[in-house]
Amino acid sequence: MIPLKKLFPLTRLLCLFFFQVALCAFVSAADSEGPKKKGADPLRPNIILILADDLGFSDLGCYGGEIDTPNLDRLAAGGMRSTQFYNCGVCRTTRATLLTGVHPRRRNRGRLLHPEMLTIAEVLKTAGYQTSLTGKWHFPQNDIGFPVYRPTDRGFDEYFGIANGCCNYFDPAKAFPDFDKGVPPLPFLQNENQLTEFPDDFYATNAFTDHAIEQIDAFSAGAKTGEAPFFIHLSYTAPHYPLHAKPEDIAKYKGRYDAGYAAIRKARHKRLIDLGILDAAAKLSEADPQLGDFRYDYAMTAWEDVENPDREKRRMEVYAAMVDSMDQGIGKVMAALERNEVADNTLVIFLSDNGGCASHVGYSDEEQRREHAEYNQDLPGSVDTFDYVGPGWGWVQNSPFRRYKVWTYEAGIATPMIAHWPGQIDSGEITSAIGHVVDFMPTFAELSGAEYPGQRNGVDVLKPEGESFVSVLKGEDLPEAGYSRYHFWALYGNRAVRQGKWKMVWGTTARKWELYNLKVDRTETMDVIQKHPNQARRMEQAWLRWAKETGYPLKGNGL
Ligand SMILES: [Ca+2]
Repeated sequence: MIPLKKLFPLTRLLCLFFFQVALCAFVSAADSEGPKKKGADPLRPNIILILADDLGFSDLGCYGGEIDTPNLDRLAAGGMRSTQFYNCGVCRTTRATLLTGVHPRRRNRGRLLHPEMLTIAEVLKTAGYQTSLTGKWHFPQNDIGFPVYRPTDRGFDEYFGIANGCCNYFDPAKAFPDFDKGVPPLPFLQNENQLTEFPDDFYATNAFTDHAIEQIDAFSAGAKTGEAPFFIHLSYTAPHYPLHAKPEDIAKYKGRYDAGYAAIRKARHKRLIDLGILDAAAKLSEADPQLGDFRYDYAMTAWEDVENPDREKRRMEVYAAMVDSMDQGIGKVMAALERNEVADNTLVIFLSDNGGCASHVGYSDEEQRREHAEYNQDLPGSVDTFDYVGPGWGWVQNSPFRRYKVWTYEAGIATPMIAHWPGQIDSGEITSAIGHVVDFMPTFAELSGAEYPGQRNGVDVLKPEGESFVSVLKGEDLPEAGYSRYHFWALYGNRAVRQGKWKMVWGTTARKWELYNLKVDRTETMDVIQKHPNQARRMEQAWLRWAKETGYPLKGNGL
């Protein structure tokens, strides 16, 4: 069937206009006279945006992984999965772009949240939404580690979580080991107050789940009247390092990774094809060689050459347990929506902020390696350990793609994305429409009926730079959606630009453009730049214009 949008673009626009007018009238009436009707307006959904931290493309069961994720698999079965959804490749830029709807502007020591930017929470509040943030915030901080803006300064009614990058999952008050950041614990906030003591049974993933559920309980009464829907941003730190998980969850994965890196990558590649997420033509990519001196450029160790196989297997077992624990939490969040009778009118979205991470200690420092070994005499997992999955397992998490987090190959920037909204999104959908975290702002503004403000505190604001994907969610099947748009990436000297089937990638150590046709080569194994010089030149020019507009430095390896 030809989508309505293609047949009647003007009709659709007029409908949208009258819908907005009607909605404004409804909101105004609600403002002045209180709730007008029972039951939530199906056109103004509650929104729960769940963000995982450093989760690879193929970790979830519904994306070909061997980790047990029954709750996310259920969301996928009852909703939509995207095969081509993108983040910005690293925690901070993804969060900045996702929350503001504009690409990062690099100035003021790389601060990413500026006075002329609005957050989704600020915009949704203009439409009467209740808002909360749970978990990781990670906007740049001042000299003593506090964020320049707290979430409660930028539109969130409630906040509970870590203002910075990561923490000890069992005790966020514990200092970082010398071989890692070697700094005191980073601020953990409850609204504006810093928390410095945590209960004995604290585990960050559970605490974040519990806080999100408290917000669902607190917000649901207002949501059910249709007067005040909610926007809850549940920003887990899992499965970002340090590798900390509950013993009962770790035990479930004992032996699951004994086959080693290549065998598990191969199995994931096959399942992705069987699930219909990856085209059968996409080859499983090979390990990249080390090309230069960059923190995340590693030569892969073959599985048979791994020095301590028991420790190495345990790393991935703990990582899987961290994902498992997050999935259990998401199951509890879904149960809370049911209990509060708001599940039918809640859009739940899940994605990751960047690909699997290759971080490990002492990549160039013998002393760090020694300190790490002394600190980690026990196998990874407990409060007194601090370990990472390392390059081998990071590579597996990103199957079937090349490289890792902070790279602009698909491994760094492609994310699983699940959207679930009963009655509005068809069950079991898989979309290949190209989407990006910059699109959440216009999408949520459209769903909420919010009119995007022109100013914030008297300062003219930047306009959203993405496009709404409501039509994709509604199944107006647009397999080519997003194909005419350019998408850009830049971080740590890595660059990329995508338009339609074409993607150009510049690795910070190779320092040259490569061109891939993702329609037949999603895994970026065949550089065709010599065959298509004009296409490459157009894309390079577009990237350079974008870099200039957003202030990305062309020299150095800056964020
Ligand atoms: Ca991250």
